[in-house]
Amino acid sequence: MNQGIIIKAYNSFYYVQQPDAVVMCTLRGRFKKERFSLLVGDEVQFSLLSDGKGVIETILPRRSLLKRPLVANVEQVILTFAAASPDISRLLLDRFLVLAESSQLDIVLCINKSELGCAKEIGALTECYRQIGYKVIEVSAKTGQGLEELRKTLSGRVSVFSGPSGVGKSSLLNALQPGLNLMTGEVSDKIGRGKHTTRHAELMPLQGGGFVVDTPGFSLAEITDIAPDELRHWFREFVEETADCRFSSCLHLHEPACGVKNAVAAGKIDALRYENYVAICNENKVTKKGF
Ligand SMILES: Nc1nc2c(ncn2[C@@H]2O[C@H](COP(=O)(O)OP(=O)(O)OP(=O)(O)O)[C@@H](O)[C@H]2O)c(=O)[nH]1
Ligand SMILES: [Mg+2]
Ligand SMILES: [Zn+2]
Repeated sequence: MNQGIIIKAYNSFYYVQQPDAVVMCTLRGRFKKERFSLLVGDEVQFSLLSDGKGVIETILPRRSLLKRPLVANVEQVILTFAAASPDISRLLLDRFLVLAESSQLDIVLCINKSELGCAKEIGALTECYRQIGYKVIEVSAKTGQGLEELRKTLSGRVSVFSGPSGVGKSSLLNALQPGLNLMTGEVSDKIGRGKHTTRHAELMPLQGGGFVVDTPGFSLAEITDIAPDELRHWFREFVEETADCRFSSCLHLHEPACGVKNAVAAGKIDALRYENYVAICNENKVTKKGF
């Protein structure tokens, strides 16, 4: 039996990566009856037919499931922003981080268009997020800065590029691996967004091993379904301060004797991060319970 990872699903065919080829597979009938939904990223075993096509016989257990885009077995999210054009909105950055944290994958913060940004501002921002514990890489698809470090980070792993539209996710992938020919800014602006950006995720194999998924910038509306008593876990620097909160149910909003608010006052937690936490809580229309 052959084994491989599904890199693409199209017209009820599943494309399974093999060392030197991609095999077009169909799914055994019994899976269809069970209405099992096979995803890009799933690892499968298949038998080869005489015509070179395959039939998927076994689906191996999933290690992770990313909801946006819907991909199985992703290991890390490369959260991409631009040093300028578009400028970084810290609120948007923290919202994307919450979404990435809630999927419980490794997170790398990637700041593209480094050659455009104000060095001082970007330096302060990267320092802030490094302090929290995030890996931050500064890159430029245009000048090639940082691409080697990014390539190393991607090597041998399944990574998804996410982030707002126009920050250069597709450009970075094209720069990393010439030949991918992903559509970027200028072109997609002309033909109108949504028409040519594929809605279905696809794993693209990297020369150095591993796979990447490009995603179109998407709206963050879905973040609203994260409940506030869950949200507080996704600001990772808050977690160790909660030991000093009087109430274990503390949402760090209006409660007295709050370790997180004390840490903000003492300059231990970045004030803007806390502000954004409160803003996201409010957007989610918090109804404070149990206090
Ligand atoms: N100056 C500069 N421009 C860049 C860089 N990387 C990308 N761009 C430009 O930024 C624009 C957007 O790039 P894309 O790669 O399409 O951005 P994207 O993140 O894939 O956008 P969506 O697919 O809409 O989510 C294009 O005009 C690119 O040429 C960079 O490092 N420096
Ligand atoms: Mg793109
Ligand atoms: Zn608290």
